[in-house]
Amino acid sequence: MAAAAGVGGLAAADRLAKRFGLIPPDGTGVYGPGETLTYACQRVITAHLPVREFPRSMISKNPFANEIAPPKDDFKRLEASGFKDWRLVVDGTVQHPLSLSLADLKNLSVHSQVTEVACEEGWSYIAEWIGTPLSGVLREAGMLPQTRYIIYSSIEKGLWESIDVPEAMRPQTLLTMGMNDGDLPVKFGGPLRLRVPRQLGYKSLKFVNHITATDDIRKFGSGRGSVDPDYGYAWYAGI
Ligand SMILES: Nc1nc2c(c(=O)[nH]1)N[C@H]1C(S)=C(S)[C@@H](COP(=O)(O)O)O[C@H]1N2
Ligand SMILES: [Mo]
Repeated sequence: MAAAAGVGGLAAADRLAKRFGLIPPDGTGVYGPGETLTYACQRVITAHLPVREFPRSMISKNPFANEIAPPKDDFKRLEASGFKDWRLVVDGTVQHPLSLSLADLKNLSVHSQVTEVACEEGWSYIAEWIGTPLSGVLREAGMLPQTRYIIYSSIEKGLWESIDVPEAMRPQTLLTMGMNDGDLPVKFGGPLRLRVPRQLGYKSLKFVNHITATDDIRKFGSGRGSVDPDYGYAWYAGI
């Protein structure tokens, strides 16, 4: 892509990116060419690479929770009953929409990984994350072949994110319910957080209760893949 940009200008790169589906949802506007170049390069060059995993001895002693007020009344009620009424809804371009309890999720295959959370503000920590790959849940729902993006939203009103299907299907993209040998604490996003370890912290949304598969990302919000681009952050936050 970079070579194409150098030789034939950004227009040529843009044509190539379109042809191979390498345009991110926020690939328009002033920063669009930059976003496209970043996303396309990462997709082409690093698509097959897993993110680094660390030995357990490197788990951070005092992980920093970027504490945000958890959603108020609805959340408190769910928490009081040990989240037994918490449901993860999976819908959109799937054959069988699902509504899964935490117990349902814990019955799926268990994976654990020791990976880093890196915030765009510059700090990071390493933790063990325990959960089940998002890919398994999407397969169970019978994700349809036209699906291009997976949207995930938080119980907090208006907070949502999305990733492309290749990112969603990576084994390291994990629906996490546990952290460092215990249940995932609320301040780290419990009861359920999607860890997307190949991207910056803001893609690892806390309190996830809804997943929607779609073939048309433009239909959601301002059409740029999440709320991030509305605030000047890149939709694709690959590390
Ligand atoms: N629901 C929700 N998820 C969120 C956020 C948030 O404000 N609300 N902040 C994000 C940002 S910007 C970062 S860097 C990480 C921080 O994760 P930590 O609290 O585990 O350090 O959570 C992300 N997930
Ligand atoms: Mo962040």
